[in-house]
Amino acid sequence: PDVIHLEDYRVPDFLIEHVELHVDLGDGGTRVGSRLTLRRNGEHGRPLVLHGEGLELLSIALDGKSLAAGRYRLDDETLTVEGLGAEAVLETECRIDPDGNTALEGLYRSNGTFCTQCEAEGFRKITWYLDRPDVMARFRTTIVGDRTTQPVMLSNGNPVASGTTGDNRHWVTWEDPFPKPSYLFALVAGDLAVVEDSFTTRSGREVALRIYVEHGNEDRCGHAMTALKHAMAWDERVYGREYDLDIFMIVAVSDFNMGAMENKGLNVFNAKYILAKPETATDVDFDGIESVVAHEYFHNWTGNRVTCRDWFQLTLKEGLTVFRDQQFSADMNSAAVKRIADVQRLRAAQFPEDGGPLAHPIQPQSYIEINNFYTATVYEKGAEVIRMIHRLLGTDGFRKGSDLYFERHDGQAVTTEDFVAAMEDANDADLGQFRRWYVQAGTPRLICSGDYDAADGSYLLTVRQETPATPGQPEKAPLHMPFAVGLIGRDGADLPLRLAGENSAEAGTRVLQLREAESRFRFVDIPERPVASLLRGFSAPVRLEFAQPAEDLAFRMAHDSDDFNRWEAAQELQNKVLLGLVADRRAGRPLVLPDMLAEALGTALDDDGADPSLLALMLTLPGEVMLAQHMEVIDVEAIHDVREFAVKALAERLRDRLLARYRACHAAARPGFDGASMAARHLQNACLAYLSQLDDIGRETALAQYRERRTMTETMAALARIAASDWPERDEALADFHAAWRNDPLVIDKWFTVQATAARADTLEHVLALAGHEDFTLRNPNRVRALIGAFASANPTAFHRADGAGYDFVAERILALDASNPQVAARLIAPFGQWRRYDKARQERMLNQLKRIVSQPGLSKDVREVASKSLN
Ligand code: BAL
Ligand code: ZN
Repeated sequence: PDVIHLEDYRVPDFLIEHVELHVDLGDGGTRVGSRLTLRRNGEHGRPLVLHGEGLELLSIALDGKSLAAGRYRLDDETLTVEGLGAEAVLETECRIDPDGNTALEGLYRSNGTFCTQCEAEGFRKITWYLDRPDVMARFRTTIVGDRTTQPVMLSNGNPVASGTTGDNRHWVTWEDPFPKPSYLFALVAGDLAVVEDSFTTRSGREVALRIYVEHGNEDRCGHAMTALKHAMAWDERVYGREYDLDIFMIVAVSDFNMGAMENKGLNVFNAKYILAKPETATDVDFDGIESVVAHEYFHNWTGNRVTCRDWFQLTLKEGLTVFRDQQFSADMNSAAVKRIADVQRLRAAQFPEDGGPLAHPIQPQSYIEINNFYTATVYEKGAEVIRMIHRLLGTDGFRKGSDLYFERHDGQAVTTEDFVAAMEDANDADLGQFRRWYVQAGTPRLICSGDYDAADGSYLLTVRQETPATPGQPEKAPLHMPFAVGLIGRDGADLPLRLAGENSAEAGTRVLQLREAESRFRFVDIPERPVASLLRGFSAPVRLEFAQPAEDLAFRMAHDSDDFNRWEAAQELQNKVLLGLVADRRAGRPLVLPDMLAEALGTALDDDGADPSLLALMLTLPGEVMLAQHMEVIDVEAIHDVREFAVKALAERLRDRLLARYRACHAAARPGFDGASMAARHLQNACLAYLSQLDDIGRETALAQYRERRTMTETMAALARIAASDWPERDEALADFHAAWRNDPLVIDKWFTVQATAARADTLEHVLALAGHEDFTLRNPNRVRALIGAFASANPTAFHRADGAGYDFVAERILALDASNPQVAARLIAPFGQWRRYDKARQERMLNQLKRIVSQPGLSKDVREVASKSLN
């Protein structure tokens, strides 16, 4: 296969100044006319080579003259034209088949609506083009469609002309004044409803805001619209970035490979990240909408105005934009709760990736299929790297750096190096060693120890860093990172911190800088043995190894001034206890829940002053997938049994307090997206997860919450308990839920997921039946993720069933899906890539499935790349 290397980057041979597109939509195929105004880039005699895939050529002309067959060459991926002058105009016309486009890249139809997805390389499926991000052109797009079925026809920029052509057809021309790469092109046409609002920028310009949805969904756009306006105001306030067109449009479609897409002025969204009302969407959905709407909006500056030179720079826009959306959501809601959610996501998805056969730096050095590099590493670890720059430079320094970055590079396609250089130059800082984060893969381990010397009142903190080898990178160099620490005194307050040699002490969190393989910090004037709180706020994307006694962890759960670390202390204590129980179970010892865990969680439950959402997170034991990360060889059954045991034992021990909190939260929560109600629901549902395990009141509590049908957040939490149970009401509740929501695809996705993730011995049988259900289809990515994705990634006992039937089911679906949608199929392979972490029998079964996938004839590059790399 063709491997593309960063080191082979060359500037384009030609530039495109202007593009005129004429897209004639039809039921029997769509005709795309293109007129490219080209300029040779530099002195050379090389031919023009345009990208194009799956296009049927109808006509071609150079500088106004039709080209004879010998004057150009066409193959499956390119169109080559020789003999261009320094400037040239190339006109082509082709036919494409949006209805047959199941890969959902390029132009396709979703539920009757024509829409596009061009990132990364979809534009070449629409017309021949220099489909690479460093070719930025002005686009003028005319769309012709049917007045009845396509009354709405949209593209980037502003509408500049329109008219009708008889036989019930009409046309509209859009012009985008900003030069852009082809990956930001968008076109939408269909019979859509619109919800309108407006935003006045700080310079006083009025921007029309429009959200287009399928008819009947108009009442589900309010939250997305509010999020958009908040994001626009936030970007002005925090980054000084104003919106630059007169219209900002969002279109929600049902079939979409990703979450959403930041096309200039015309974002196309997976409906999941737009449509919501409390009856149909959970609080997690509401949060997701707020952050994805903001993310795509923020791309207007970090991605669109300043874009990527090539796809190796993907984290330039994605890491930065994820960081920006994380900051935004932290400002809109609870910052600590947001930080915890972000770190949970990093640990769940990125850490395994970074420790497995697909490990790659945030700036990969090579790829076969770029779609495979829209990864947790490029996005989430990329955001952590930006966050570390923010920590190292401070809020003001970071803003100076981003101002300089925009000033220098507006309108350009640049590299991560340009970003780091702007940060350095604006702050007179040295990020030389820091740059290693861009090219070195693997999750560093920080091995810490603390020694208190009572005689001289000092505390010596020693930190060793080690990054494990990853494929192709056997040796790792030490990284530069911020390491935020606090020392807590016996009264629970942070001690003032002064390092030996310094003149004054500061209270609270201290941000140390690590650069060496081993660093030592001696804090002086420490009057008593402190409790160390390390890596506060998760100041670097590392695995912290610090053997802290259980009493200290419980103490930090109650007193740490850093809310993230309060939660982290709870996680560490729970990990310690649960992994101890796993060892007991394996050794055949009886399981006994240590009192101290129940006491520490009981204390948390009684904390009326804390954010209920934080308490919900502290109360929730690490999931099976997270616990597994701490085992040398993952024992799927032991982890599951032990966690179930602990939940039940805790429920019995804390019964009255859980019930009291449950009732108080239930009374406090109002339907709707206010922070207090969401936090109350969060804690209510965390309590329910325990209470539902109780033999006497568990069933009635869960059923009552389900039957009340107050909000989808409460309904789904209850249904999850019911779906995992053996209660006689189980089947009836699932049938009832389906009947109530059968016409609402986003809710039916939840119905599939709740069954796919149920911890039951017969889940695979249910999932097999669901794969044959009339509502199941491989054609809708959300549905695929809801059933197969959820099963493979969030139901370890079922997926890793000892007989291998879970593996067989998923591999078979990957192969079936590859024929229609390779991009989504490739994403389902990740769990197989973790095979090394399991026992020999499972390893062999997982490897056999990977081999089966790789040996399938006609496999896509997407699936072939991920599956074959996963074998290593
Ligand atoms: N650029 C692809 C979708 C996103 O990250 O916003
Ligand atoms: Zn993005």
